[in-house]
Amino acid sequence: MALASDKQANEENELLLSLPKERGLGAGPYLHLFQDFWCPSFYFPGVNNFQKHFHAKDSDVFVASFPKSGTTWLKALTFVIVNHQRFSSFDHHPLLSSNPHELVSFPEFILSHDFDDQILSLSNMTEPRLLATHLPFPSLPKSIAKSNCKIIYICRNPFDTFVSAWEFFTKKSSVSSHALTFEEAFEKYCNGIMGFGPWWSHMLGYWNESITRPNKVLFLKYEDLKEDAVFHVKRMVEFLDIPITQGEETTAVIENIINLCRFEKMKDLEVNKSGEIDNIAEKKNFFRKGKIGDWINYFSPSMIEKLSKIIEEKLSGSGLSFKLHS
Ligand code: PAP
Repeated sequence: MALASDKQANEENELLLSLPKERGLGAGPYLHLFQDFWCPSFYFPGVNNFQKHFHAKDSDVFVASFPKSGTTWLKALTFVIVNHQRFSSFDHHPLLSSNPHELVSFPEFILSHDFDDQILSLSNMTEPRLLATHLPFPSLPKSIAKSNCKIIYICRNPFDTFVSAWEFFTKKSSVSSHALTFEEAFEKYCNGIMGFGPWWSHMLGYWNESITRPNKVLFLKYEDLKEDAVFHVKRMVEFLDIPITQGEETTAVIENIINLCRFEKMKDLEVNKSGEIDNIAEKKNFFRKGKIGDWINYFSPSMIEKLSKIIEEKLSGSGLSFKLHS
């Protein structure tokens, strides 16, 4: 087994060395152009193991996102919904004592280390398994597309996503390409170079899939969730087909779920104020401002013009558009 994994590690290293690489916002020193997306060095072994060894089950639920689009929030909401039978008391809910990233793992991350243990713990997870991914749709393990498992995708307007990523990835040098200035990181982002990017192909991959297979992919936007959480959380519940009422009004239960996952509430929890997630990011950095439109405090007029044009160009004809202000 050790020899086989040494061989695989060598092959991965050789492959990594052969790929185009760039600095950009993402975990690890470089981003590598792999299968048409910019894979952070940090995730490369895990992405390979995920693609090669993960077997989806029909009951699996995936939370998918481009980084900094609302992953933490969606993990929390989905965790509460999926586990509603197991944890029906919101006064003693696991979300009050664990960060959403501790409750919902990214296989592409955990499979990058302790492979044998992690693949075993994934296959032994209680069903339905709730997992998350930042991988673009075409790079997901084939069994995810083929099985009846469900995917809830969240995206966010590209202006706020960039600012959120900038603030996050430049906070801790071990996860960032700290050598970049704001302007340099922005140029890269405009060229699609950020971990798991280009952001436009990431969004469009899931968007198109949600149109052709609406029972497979539910497509959400951060801004919509902020504006009318009840409506969109109801959509999530219906999509997952999970009974969440036990004699109570559906809307009342949904309001309680939303309240438990509210930005201010989560940011204020002791568990989210200190400590790190897997040694790469401080928990508190997952809860910064949680607003729509903070980008206005960062962008110059020429940057606004440039990114607006790119959004127009890349998304035109797709039917996908964003709200930029609250
Ligand atoms: P990830 O992809 O690395 O997990 P992700 O959770 O997608 O990160 O992005 C973090 C953003 O979501 C932060 O946005 P900001 O930088 O503009 O503030 C964070 O504040 C926001 N966020 C985290 N939790 C919530 C929540 N419960 N409600 C709304 N926004 C949230």
